[in-house]
Amino acid sequence: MKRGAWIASIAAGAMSFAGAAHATTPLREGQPTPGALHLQPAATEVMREITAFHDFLLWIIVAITLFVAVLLMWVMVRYNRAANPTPKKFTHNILVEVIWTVVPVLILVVIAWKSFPLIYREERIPEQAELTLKVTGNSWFWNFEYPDAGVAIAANLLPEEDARAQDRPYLLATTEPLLVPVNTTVRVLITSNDVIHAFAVPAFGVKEDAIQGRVNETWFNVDTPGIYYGQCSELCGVNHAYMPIEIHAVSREEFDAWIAAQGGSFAAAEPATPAPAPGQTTTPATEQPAAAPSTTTR
Ligand SMILES: [Cu+2]
Repeated sequence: MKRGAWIASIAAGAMSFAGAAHATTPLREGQPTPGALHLQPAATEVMREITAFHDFLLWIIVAITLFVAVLLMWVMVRYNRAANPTPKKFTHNILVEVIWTVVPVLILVVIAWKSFPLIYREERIPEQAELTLKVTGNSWFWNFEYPDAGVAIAANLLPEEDARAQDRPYLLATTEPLLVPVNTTVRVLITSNDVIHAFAVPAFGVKEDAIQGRVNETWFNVDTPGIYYGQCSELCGVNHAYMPIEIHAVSREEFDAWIAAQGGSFAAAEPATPAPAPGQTTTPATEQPAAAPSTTTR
């Protein structure tokens, strides 16, 4: 009775704590929390699928572990020297051997059936990617660049005293948070200036190596506004633990305002491409009518 009440109060406390945490900091979803189990809440469809696949595998792993544990216990109890003093001498059983070959193969086929389409979806950049983000790893900070807007920032670790003062998570917060618009497919190009780093944001389901002299590609489409944290995920040197990634997923308006505040503009880039285009079209257009009448008159 007493213990039941105690467990109930802990459960209620935990639930109210979780509720309070969500109520006060609705945006801070993309970071590890003390004592938490499972994966971080997903902010992209791909991460949702990864989470579902993880849970599916968990059932298979639990079932196999229980099955093997029960088998072992059965053998230990039923066939020990006391319970079974004169063991049988046969060594082969065709039916059992076929089963223990075919069943694991079927399990692997089912896992492949579920995982291969997911791998393809993660790796394949959607055709309708609207934005290109270039990520460059450095020892030990990140460069982020929107080449189409002419915006480039360098994100360093936010010093501990600043993080405490601003109530931001030390070792995850950066001096220059990167903004991305929600519901936008972002193509990410990843490279490195020195050693191998890895760009990883758990809530996006993104983890890609940053390799010097190479450009790796990945993508994400964040559907939930929020602040998402990641870290370099390749042992890259002495300050490996001090190059976090902080991404704010915001509305398109907020994102455009931020781009403008950084001195960049997609509008400038967009007319810049059409601007030569009308120029180009007018030149042939003026030439063509001139040429066309001349050919017709000749
Ligand atoms: Cu690194």
